[in-house]
Amino acid sequence: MAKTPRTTPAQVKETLGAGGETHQTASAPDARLTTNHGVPVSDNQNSLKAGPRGPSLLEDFVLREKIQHFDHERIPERIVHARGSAAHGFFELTESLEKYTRARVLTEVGKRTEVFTRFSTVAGGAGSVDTPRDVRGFAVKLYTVEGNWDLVGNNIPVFFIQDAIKFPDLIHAVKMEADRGYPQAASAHDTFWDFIGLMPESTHMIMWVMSDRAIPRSLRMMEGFGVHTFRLINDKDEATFVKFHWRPKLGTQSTLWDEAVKLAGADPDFHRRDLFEAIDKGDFPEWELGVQLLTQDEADALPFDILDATKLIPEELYPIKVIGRMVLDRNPDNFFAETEQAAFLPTNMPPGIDVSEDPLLQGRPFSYQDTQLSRLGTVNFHQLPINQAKGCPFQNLQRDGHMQTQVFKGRANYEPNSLSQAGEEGGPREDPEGGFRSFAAPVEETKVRLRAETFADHYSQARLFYRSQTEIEQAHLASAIVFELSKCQMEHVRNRILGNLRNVDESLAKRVAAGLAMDLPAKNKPAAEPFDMDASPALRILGKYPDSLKGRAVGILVTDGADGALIEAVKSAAESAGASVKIVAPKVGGVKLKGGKMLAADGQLAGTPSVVFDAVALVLSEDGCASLLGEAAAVDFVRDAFGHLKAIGFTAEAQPLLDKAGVAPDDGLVDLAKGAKAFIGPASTRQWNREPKVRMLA
Ligand code: HDE
Repeated sequence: MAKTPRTTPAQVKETLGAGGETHQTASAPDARLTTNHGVPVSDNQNSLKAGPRGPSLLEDFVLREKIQHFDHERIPERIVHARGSAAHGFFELTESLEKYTRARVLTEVGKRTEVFTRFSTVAGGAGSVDTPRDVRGFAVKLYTVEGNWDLVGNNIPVFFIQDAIKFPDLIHAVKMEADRGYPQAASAHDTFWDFIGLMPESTHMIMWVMSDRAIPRSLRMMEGFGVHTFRLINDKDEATFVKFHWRPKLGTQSTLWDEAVKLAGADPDFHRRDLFEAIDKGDFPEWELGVQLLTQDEADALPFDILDATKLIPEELYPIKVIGRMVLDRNPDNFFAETEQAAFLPTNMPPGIDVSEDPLLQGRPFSYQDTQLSRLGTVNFHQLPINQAKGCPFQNLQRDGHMQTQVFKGRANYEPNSLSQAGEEGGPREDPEGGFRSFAAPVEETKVRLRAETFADHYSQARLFYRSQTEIEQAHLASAIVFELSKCQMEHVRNRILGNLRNVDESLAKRVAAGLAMDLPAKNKPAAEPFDMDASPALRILGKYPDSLKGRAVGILVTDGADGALIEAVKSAAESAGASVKIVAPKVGGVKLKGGKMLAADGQLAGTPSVVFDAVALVLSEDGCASLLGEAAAVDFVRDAFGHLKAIGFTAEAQPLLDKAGVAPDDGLVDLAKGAKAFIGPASTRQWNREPKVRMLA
């Protein structure tokens, strides 16, 4: 056998020279590539080999270090809320709560506190899509001058379960089924609904999750809630119960279910992209922070228990007092370092804010601290830049551990000590006055595993929610339950839900049964008879916030030969109304307008369907329209916009495409001959009147 000839030193030189020409090398010394330990790297393209065609050498520490680091790049994703997006910003207090709390973040009016806010879905993995039907996490870390305050809430003000001990069961039930590993990021399956049927306390939350709240249009358009009842504690150590609410300046807006499903394919990162792009272009999302405040006596007088996380306090009974605002104005520099490594802890509370005895909340302090150990791998996760208390120093006598980044000086690592008597640093000491003190809630009880009698009513607030919705929202809610139960193969699971729904509202139970083509079963006996409450319009989405194009997106579909002046007029009218506008063309290079000018496209038609917009305009030429008639993406663009109740502005030349897509005239179809401004009103909302014509709802 012929031997591979030995490489001569001259050949080696030649090879290295050739390698150097195939890539850019650093010129500035400060941009010099090094190993993790600072050794300058001479070649980042070729591993060390025995000859140019020979095996790699174990000696190549540059290669080994690089690959090993890569092998360990992933950390365990969050058990729940794995998929999320976040941004930096600030909280500014506009009204002092000093009567109720000594927390400086809630008493120093005008002061800006840095925040980091992470939004998330709950059920799906980190790589799942943004638009499933799901609760959204709404976690705000406020870097206050008295330590971090993490308000780790959701976009729904109540929760599925009343006691922390049920949380692992709930999550197991909603996640992929244990044997088959699907469905991903979806509650529409047997094990979830089996659990829900057997846990009637979840019915109120189910109403919210089946409502359009669970398919938000944008992370910028969601309300946020602290969910649990917390306590505020003032200087005199008096306590007031508090519920926290975040209210988006852009209003609460949702997608339609069919739209959410199609968005999952069109743009799995729809929410992440929307948030990033809005902040990137200076359109900063903003929320008001509001509180509901109650004394113990007021709480005792309510017909439900405020320690029960499946209950809300209707705004009509205790109005929301707006005390501040949060603005998100900076995208993370690095997704992993910030968004992924952010560790939120409901136990992070400055002096003056405290927990209540809500048995669900009581389970959280342990869980969050604990989960960081497996996710971030060390008790020192608080030293990661994103988790560090930034508003004040953190100093104590905890020492060492994996990944200790602090270099402590001196001998004082215990307390009390008297080292200062010898002229040495004694280290930090406790502060009995200014430090965190738990509220001295009187407790004298017998140890029991019992649920309070006051937690027994599982249906009154589910009923309140359903009956407070508009007709459209009720129809969506009922249809969502039909959709989800239709994905359940076990008939007894569907039956049990129907039996529970009869306790909520007979008409709801009937329309769901009809949607499933099933007989209505007997009512399941409730633990406590539900009672009727006054409707709470604040629980609706529709009509709660004014219609507006602010923060919404408009797509203009154009072809060669289109009228450039009209495109410009539509664009500028929509932008002046606050929308972002994208030009969509058959080819991404753009189109040649009437008159010969070129117009670049922001998106190619096949990759930019109308689901990513809130309203669309079709500015086509006659020939351009004729060519689109044979393009399914164009027909779908129009058909979906119509089916998703969006306004469609059109030129007369676009009529054949409207006809092919089966579009019938209504208030949302705006002939652009009337002027671009005529499009803005209809584009600021959905055409709800159209819905019965395009969709069979339960
Ligand atoms: Fe969580 N939850 N949770 N949760 N939760 C986590 O903590 C847990 C609950 C919420 O963007 C985990 O750091 C238990 C209610 C949000 O990083 C974990 C119980 C509410 C986030 C955990 C609850 C929430 C989490 C997973 C029952 C609304 C994402 C990773 C007692 C008020 C925060 C992590 C982020 C995350 C446990 C109940 C909201 C496993 C045991 C109720 C927004 O520790």
